[in-house]
Amino acid sequence: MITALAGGVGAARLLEGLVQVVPPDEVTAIVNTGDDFVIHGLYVCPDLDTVTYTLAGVQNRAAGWGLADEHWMVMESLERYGAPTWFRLGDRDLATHLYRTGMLASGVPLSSVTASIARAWGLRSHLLPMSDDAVRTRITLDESASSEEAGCDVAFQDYFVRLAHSVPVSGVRFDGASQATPAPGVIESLETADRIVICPSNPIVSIGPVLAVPGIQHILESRRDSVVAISPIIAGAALKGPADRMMAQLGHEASAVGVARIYAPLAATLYIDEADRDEAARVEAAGMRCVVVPAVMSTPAHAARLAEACLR
Ligand code: FO1
Repeated sequence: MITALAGGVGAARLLEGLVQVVPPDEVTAIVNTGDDFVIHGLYVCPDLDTVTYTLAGVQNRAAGWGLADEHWMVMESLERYGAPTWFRLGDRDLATHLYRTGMLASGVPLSSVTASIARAWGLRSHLLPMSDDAVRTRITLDESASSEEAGCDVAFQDYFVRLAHSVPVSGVRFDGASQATPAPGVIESLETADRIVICPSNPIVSIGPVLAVPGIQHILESRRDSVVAISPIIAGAALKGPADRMMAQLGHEASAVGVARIYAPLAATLYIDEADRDEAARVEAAGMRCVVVPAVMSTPAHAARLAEACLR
């Protein structure tokens, strides 16, 4: 049994690899919900949907998020009203948000809605939100930012999509995390997994919120020998998203070594890409066993090869 801590695109790709090398029903993903937000009255769970669509093989592979063969008529119609359209919701994708919002409004918890969406897409793996409670990632924009919002706190999607993660940040917090409880099944799957995999997701804003839910980090620490992590930073850069810049801006080294320093208390092994072979000794000095692998997942076959290496 494999349990993965997952964020967005990098995690979805690794999970796509994992289900090729172990029976999909033996894989559980505990997914970040700190990015969730409400827009046009709809409750959107970007990371849960990215993982669902990728495992179903229906994702927009070029963008990494959303559905393939999407249409944008609703967005065009919203423009007419001057409604915000910076966060693009495709016509087919909208059905997911409509369904989820309706179910949540009628009192169904997010974990149950997530399971029914996964079932509807034919997934055999188990998808769990980290919590049924609201945890919201908030980003403090640095005072030096050349933006009229410099020094302000914004919601994660405002930073990531509206501001195109181009503004320096000085702080990150996870509102609601300390009062949240892990969703049903989260603790059990971490306690019983043969291996726990921290996916190659942003350690600060994708894995950070999951670890901030009380109880989760403690289990990883107590099961450290069974926990492996994959560096999302390759040759000092993130393949997608702001992880490298964010790490540097928040005082971490933007490298596989910086990732090792974050994960060393809770994971025994770090997988790093061949491009970082020269960093292996410094990763070990940070307290993690280091394994060098081809870690770029350009195709599902590359993802399967990386997943297999992580389970070996
Ligand atoms: N990312 C973007 O960069 N631009 C978008 O317009 C956008 C829309 C969107 C809609 C639904 C969804 O599930 C995800 C979407 N994402 C979009 C991705 C998302 O903002 C980020 O990838 C994650 O929150 C970070 O993991």
